Amino acid sequence: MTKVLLVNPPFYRFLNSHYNANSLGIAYVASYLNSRGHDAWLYNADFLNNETFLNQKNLFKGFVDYKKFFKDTNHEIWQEIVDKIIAFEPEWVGYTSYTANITAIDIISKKIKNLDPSIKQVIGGVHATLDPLILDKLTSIDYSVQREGEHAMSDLIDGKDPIKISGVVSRSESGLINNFDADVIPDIDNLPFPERDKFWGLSDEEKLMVDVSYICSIRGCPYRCNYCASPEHWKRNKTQYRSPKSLVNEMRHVKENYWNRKKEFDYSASANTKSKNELIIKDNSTVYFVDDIFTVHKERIKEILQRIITENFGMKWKCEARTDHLDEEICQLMAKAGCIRVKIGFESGSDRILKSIQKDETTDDMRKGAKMLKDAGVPFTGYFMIGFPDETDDDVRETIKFAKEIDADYYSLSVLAPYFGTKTYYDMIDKGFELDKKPWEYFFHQTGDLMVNKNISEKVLEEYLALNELNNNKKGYV
Ligand code: B12
Ligand code: SF4
Repeated sequence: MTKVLLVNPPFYRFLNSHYNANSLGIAYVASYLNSRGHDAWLYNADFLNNETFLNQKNLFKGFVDYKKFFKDTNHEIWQEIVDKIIAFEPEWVGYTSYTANITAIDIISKKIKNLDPSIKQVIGGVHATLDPLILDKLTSIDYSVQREGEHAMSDLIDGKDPIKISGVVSRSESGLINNFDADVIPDIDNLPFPERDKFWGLSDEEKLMVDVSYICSIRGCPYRCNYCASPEHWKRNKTQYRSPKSLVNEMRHVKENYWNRKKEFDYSASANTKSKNELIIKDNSTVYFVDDIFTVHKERIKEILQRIITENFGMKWKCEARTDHLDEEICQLMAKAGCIRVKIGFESGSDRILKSIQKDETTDDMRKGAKMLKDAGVPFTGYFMIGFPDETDDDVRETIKFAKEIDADYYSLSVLAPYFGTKTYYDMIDKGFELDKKPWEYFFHQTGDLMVNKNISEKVLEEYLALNELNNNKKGYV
């Protein structure tokens, strides 16, 4: 039995907020390892014992302080994280990676290596998958895993030769050995449910604050939006679906084991706007289907919704979808099955921009979908983005107008971040943008620093961010 600690790096706490939900990527890797006799735990280095979270406008503002943490590698937060990892006495440590986390992983892994070079360190997740040369940058990490991590991590721990494990990048005297993406796991129904109990570094009280109600039923997305990491991360033509039966079984498992337990804190369910600056996130009474497009397969989603209705769970849930993957029947079934929020990536109100970002959807499709949701009484969040290459002030104005027209129940506003490995990233590099010289931690979509489009005026940017004010009179963040 090998001791393994799987780490979600700090991120929101540097922006003066935090993130307390179960990180599914490492939770899947952990449960798979545990099913094979190992002792794998999860450590969320972003967790804080606090019920209030910053709203979006204040996240944007937090960027100035955020940058300072990465310059001060002796800051007490880094030390606290390293102490917690070392206290676990791991034989292996695995980090999950988004682009914005790479610098944090570099800082932490270097400190761990200094303290105990015998600990093997692995990186997996989105950024590790998109950057096959990541080990050249993260010199204290031993292995990188590309794509699904369950089998690769298990083989590494079991001592299989890394150069023979599909998905693993390792080092040799002549450079990196890249064994390409891990083979697609064909029947994801057979994977054990993600780990929901072994949370390292938390008191018993704090464990009740972890939102363990995230569920993943689809791995991948068949679309090709050029700013999005999903098409490359999951490979669009290899999208895998769990069966409706397996998904419903996981809902039952969550309800029976985690929703009915006595709570010291009433962190139940969704989040409401408390004041202009803060949100209260109440955990473990809303399931979050993290699938890129929960409704992508119409017949499948109808069967899922019918099953949820028949089970009569009384569980509220939220999901991500596209307006062109809805119809009236789906919307009605969603309402009946307990859906309290659909999160829709509208992105832009300009058809010219939608075309240029390969959204494969028009504003008319979006209007129809939004109306169907409204008619069925299903609240929806509108994700919007600005800052696309060649976007003009007029395009942004169209977005603002369109956002108001569709009358979302919450507006989630972003500025384009050209993530490493996306088509947008390479297009921008071709155009001469030196994105590869930007610090990794800048790559998230609540920062003005990465604004690749300098033609959008401050005034219009402010008008766009003012959409956030509309949230004050709405149903709030869920
Ligand atoms: C849910 C979600 C969130 C949630 C929860 C995040 C979390 N840590 O769980 C919230 C809302 C908090 C969030 C926040 C952000 N997110 Co987000 N999120 C997602 C989403 C929709 C699902 C993630 C998920 O649970 N997937 C299911 C699991 C099973 O997949 P997985 O995590 O990829 O894990 C598998 C493999 O990658 C691998 N693996 C993962 N970790 C490890 C570790 C090891 C050691 C190994 C061996 C393998 C391994 O094995 C796993 C199982 O096979 C994805 C899109 C997507 N569909 O993947 C975006 C996504 C990951 N998010 C993204 C982004 C950009 C962000 C933010 C930066 C947004 C922002 N604020 O600007 C923040 C960053 C937060 C942070 N902590 O750093 C991007 C990342 C792009 C990039 N290159 O960085 C994605 C891909 C969206 C997109 N399509 O572009 N996010
Ligand atoms: S539909 Fe959503 S998840 Fe799929 S490629 Fe487009 S933005 Fe990414």
